[in-house]
Amino acid sequence: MPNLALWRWRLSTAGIGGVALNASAELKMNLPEPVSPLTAEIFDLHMLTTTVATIIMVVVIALVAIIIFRFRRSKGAVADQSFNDSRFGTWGWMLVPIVVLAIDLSIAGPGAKTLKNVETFEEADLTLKIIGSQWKWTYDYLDQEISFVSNLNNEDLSSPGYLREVDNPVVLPTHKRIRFLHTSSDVLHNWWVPSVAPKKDAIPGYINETWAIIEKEGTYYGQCAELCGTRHAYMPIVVKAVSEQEFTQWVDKQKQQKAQQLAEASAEKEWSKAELMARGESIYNRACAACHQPTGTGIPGVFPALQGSPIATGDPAPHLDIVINGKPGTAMSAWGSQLNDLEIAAVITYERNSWGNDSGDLVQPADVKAAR
Ligand code: HEC
Ligand SMILES: [Cu+2]
Repeated sequence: MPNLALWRWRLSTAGIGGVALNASAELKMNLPEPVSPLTAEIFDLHMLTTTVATIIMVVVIALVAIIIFRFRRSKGAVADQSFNDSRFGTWGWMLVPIVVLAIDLSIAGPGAKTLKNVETFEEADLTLKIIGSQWKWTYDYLDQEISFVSNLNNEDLSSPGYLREVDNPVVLPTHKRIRFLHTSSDVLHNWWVPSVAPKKDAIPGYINETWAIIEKEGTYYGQCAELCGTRHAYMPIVVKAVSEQEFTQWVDKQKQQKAQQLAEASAEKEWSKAELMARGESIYNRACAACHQPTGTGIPGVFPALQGSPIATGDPAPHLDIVINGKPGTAMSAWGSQLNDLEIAAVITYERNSWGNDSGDLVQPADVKAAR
């Protein structure tokens, strides 16, 4: 079946109806190549409906064109007032709806079958929980116990990866059954990688499920497919499908890095201002700048400015509080669970000493630990 899909994909990227032939392949007008059983089926459905629709469109347009040309008034055409009474008229009214219904059913059959497969959940080899939030993705590998945040890292209009590349791609093994669990921490999102898995909404408070078996190594791109706010277009997805062996190596590396970071963050070390500022700047740009802006000026009426803000220049306690616990009911989320002590200390120090804020305060990991 996937082979069939691949074949149809090649055929279709060569242009439906053979009109645009190679041009459409070059322009990548069709859906990307499906690499898992479900997406192959969905792709087949897409081709079936598109083909049926194209044929109907061609037939109808041809009929209309012929009629307009042949039965025009200047040639003396007169409207047939008794069409309904003729044999052709009577049967026509009956046959046309039957044909339409038959076409509908011929699409509905495979459609229902695919829908059933989408909702068929067997035991998976690996479970990936995906949390959408404004405007980033958090990936929890439930079996491997690794977790990370993935952010857009290409806003360079002139590069081919513009709005498509991320700092931490999802890495998944090929030929394994993967279970995706979708949820959200704020509004509706939708993790959509058309080559890999079907679309399903990420809804706060609910868990939705999809699955995939990736049959081909490679890098697959996707994006949030549910309008989720001003930076909806800025939360792309990158999936790297690798061999099982490479995947195991990647998991080991992730675990090592995490252990190292944790050891570093919990060390009762006093960090210098330069160290905290440097780390803080990179965390700020990755985690906070989308809302509060790289210049700390925020977006008036939506995201408060941190430049000159009483919280970022006054007593550090409320500053620690809002960053650790967030502010329920607003877009300001609780970073306490997403960043470690050192990261929070660094980003707060950065905010208190940038863009003209010159509190001179140093917040150390120990202060964050005490404030948690
Ligand atoms: C999704 C958007 C968003 C992101 C990302 C975000 N914030 Fe906020 N932040 C807000 C909003 C909205 C408020 C205002 C909450 C309120 O109504 O008091 C806020 C308030 C604040 C305040 C209080 C400012 C004041 O003067 O009231 C601080 C400090 C702050 N954020 C720090 C951070 C830090 C540090 C990060 C990154 C780790 C961050 N924010 C990431 C949206 C965001
Ligand atoms: Cu989204």
